[in-house]
Amino acid sequence: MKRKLTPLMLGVAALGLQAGLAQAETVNVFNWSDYITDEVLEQFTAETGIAVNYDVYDSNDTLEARLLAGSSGFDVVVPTATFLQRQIAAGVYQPLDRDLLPHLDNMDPDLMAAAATHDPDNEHAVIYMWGTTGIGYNIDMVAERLGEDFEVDTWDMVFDPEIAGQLADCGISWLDSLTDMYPAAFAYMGLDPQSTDAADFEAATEMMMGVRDTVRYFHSSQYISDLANGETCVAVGWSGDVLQAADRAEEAGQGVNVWYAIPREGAMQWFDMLGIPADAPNPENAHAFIDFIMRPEISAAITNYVWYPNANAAAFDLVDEEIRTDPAIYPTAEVTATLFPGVTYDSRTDRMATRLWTRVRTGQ
Ligand code: SPD
Repeated sequence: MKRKLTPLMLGVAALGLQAGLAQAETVNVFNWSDYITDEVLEQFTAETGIAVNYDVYDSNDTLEARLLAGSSGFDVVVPTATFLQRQIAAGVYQPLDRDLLPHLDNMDPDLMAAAATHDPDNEHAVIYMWGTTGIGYNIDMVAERLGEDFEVDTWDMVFDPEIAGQLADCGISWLDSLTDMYPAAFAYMGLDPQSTDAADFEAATEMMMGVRDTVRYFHSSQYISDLANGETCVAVGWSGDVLQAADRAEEAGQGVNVWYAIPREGAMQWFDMLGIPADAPNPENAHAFIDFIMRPEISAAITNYVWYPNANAAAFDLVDEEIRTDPAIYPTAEVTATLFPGVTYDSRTDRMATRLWTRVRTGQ
């Protein structure tokens, strides 16, 4: 399953290092952790002479705090589309210069239209990768506890006290992301996943408090290595991250088998977007970087490494068959019909949800 470095890639990487010694131009990229392959960054530098300063986060809140504080120094950032929407309203982004993005035509019009609900006309951002929020699980540990016939594609795995209670000893983790956890809880409870109703948030908080004792930790990236090592058995997580864990587990050859389930009660489909802050120090380099990502072979190389689908129609045939035919990554039409979009919380909802989520996280 693991993608190996080819001699060509190694050559490109070496070129990148050489170019790195001489270049004066830079682009400062702030992206999610475990979301790119170094070879892509090295190839960009080798071709353009632009050095990439690359830093990572695992939470939209972290990115948003940096952007709203101003003078972040970032040229390219990757907010989820729901966060992008309110950050655009706050004046955080500059409009994209389409003349500097000749590969924009490669993007899938339907997916870009879905993202445009958060950024009309896709004026400020293009899709980097997309995915779903579901459940990563250790196949054998879960089967030992719930039986071979248990169907794991259900939020019962983490929200039903009886079922989660049987899994708690092998380790359950939840995302430390209220914008993922509340919609998941709403879907489990049969409520509108896009609800901003205070009563729904109170009810979901009570439901989560009732099962909180089964949660070993709240974190949005640690679960990749813990699932891969067999140190946890169930994680509310993001599709590609769980599948990276599955890949790492298989590579390690220690008999750990991990997979990903999209809960049948409904799961969020989200889009992570490439945008340029209004005060980016190197906006031309930022455009060059974004355009480079939109090249079909580059989008495909990233997908082949991170196990997230891109939105580049011209890249689809270049994605490994194992990935582009995997319904955990590219859900079937039937499953797609059960997915719901994320919603942008206004400041009132955000304050309320943050207060309630703190109760869930701390157990108080
Ligand atoms: N390791 C990459 C994780 C990307 C997660 N994107 C955020 C989705 C929010 N619903």
